[in-house]
Amino acid sequence: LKRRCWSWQQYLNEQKAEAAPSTVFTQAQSFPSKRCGFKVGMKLEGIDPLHPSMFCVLTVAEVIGCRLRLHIDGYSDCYDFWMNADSPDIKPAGWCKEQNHKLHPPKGISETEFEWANYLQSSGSHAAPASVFTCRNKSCGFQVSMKLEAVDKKNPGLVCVASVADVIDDRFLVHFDNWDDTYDYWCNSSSPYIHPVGWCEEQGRPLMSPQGHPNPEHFVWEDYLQETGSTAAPSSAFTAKASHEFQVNQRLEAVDCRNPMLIRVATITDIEDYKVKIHYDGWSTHFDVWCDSDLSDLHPVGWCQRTGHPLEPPPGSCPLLSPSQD
Ligand code: MLY
Repeated sequence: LKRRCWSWQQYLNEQKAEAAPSTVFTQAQSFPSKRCGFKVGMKLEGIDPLHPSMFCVLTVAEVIGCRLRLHIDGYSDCYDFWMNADSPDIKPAGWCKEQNHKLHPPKGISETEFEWANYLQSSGSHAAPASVFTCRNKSCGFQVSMKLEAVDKKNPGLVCVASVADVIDDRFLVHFDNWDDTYDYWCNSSSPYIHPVGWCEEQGRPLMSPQGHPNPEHFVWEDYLQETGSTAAPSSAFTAKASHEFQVNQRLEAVDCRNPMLIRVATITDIEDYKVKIHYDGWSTHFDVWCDSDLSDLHPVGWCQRTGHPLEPPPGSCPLLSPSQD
């Protein structure tokens, strides 16, 4: 029984194109190791993508394959976001308390007032069981308040004075000194965007001082570390990362960054050491987008089928038929 007239195999043949081999994808991009156990309505804790320093109370609003639409309790649906069910950014109810992390309660409930058991009872809901989360217990050499030099990913030309603001498992939160948390990002020790104290000087590159620094043109690490009573992250904590192995013209499945509910047939059209340019097949190159090669929204060919997610074929190719039309 042929349910769909669009198939990867046929498409790759027609296009004389190759799929990016599954070996070039990171673990987070590859086929998940278990079925998605999350159900609509389950509650959990997780990182607010717009404020990476904040853990919030979340509800599963929609499940497609092994992707979740998460709602931030008490806030408008417009802040809902999509994420893989095995993401390290989500944790079971009670995790923050156990790990001494601040949990931002749903809007309207004060921090001192919020208590999971009461909240679940009064909202008539259930917490997602710990067994549906994918846990990692790796550790890293970075500790809270250590200083480093980091690329501001929103202004990629800038390498700036930064601090480790939080550490969870093998990842840590990079914060730019005296800036708000909207520039923050989570990374691990092999991130190409972080460098030890002194790196800019060694490279002969400008280092952006903390906002409001009294003498921004003459920033001296030694003085700053002393003033702030902090230490530099040891250079041994930085682990170099090999650049990716994607090649131009390889096909893959990519979340549409403008409508993250959708996963599209896509092509790598350009590469840099740690970045790939994604073209959505059949769409104008105007929509092409550069992203980190390890972005968890890039997947090998076959990922959608394997995880039970619809795949958007290139527009103009014959549409998916619903089973009833077979
Ligand atoms: N021109 C921008 C630069 C902001 C840079 C912030 N980084 C260092 C965290 C602005 O002033 O908004």
